[in-house]
Amino acid sequence: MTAGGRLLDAGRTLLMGVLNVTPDSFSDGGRFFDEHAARSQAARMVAEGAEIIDVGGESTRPGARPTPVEEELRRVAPVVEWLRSQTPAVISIDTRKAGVAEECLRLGARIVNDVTGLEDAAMIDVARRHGAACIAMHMRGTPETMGTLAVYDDVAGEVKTYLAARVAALRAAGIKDVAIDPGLGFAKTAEHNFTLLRRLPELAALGVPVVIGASRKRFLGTLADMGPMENRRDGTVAAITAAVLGGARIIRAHDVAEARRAIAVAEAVMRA
Ligand code: HH2
Repeated sequence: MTAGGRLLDAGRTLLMGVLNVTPDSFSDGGRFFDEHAARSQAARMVAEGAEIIDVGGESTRPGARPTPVEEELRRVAPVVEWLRSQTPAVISIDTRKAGVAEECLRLGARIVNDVTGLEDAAMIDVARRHGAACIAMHMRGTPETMGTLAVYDDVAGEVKTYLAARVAALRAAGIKDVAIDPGLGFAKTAEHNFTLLRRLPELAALGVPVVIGASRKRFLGTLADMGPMENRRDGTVAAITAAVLGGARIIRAHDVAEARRAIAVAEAVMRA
């Protein structure tokens, strides 16, 4: 899946399956908290076409409290080890903690997905020492505080400026394989999320692969009776299609089979 040795820049759209090993994630908390349930969900996502599995042991839903490092590692480490030994998936670790990233990279993860944009110097150092690919996401504040920070003059412009600066900082630190993510739902109103999707080509113009995680998010629930979680699958598929047409190159999704079909349609439109 590499182009010039890069995991995140494959020259086509990559599908990243979400594996939340948490008791409290916003859409699937508790479902894959048990190690066996996590394994079977991971195996299913790989069978359905996920090339990357993004393992997370801490919910970042609005209002979520931080999880201690030891507890986060207790959740994710066995799953990372299992994925490494039993599947061909590229493993991404979704964490804001350098200690969690370090142990998971040691166990075989190859991507650090940090919702805090790898602003922590210790996180950058861990990623660099392990030669990890990095996904830098935009957010403001913390999951606990971000709900009050969704105020922008020009959300797309401000997110782009921030992410361009993160790319420059990561490259200067010696990290070559970098992707960026506008962080839908993180200190953003529904309107901000739709604006970011519409103006995605501006972000893609930075020339760095763009990750989009719209899957099951609350902003989709503001439209057409999609409020309850079980009604958001179709909306997720539509958002994924819009994202790929807008230039996203990595799609982060819970429902992998549906996401794969949406990507196939969007890519066929772009090729035609
Ligand atoms: N969204 C979530 C978590 N991590 N990482 C990136 N790069 N982009 C995203 O949009 C993103 C992310 C939130 O979704 P989920 O992991 O399903 O929920 P929770 O944080 O409650 O576990």
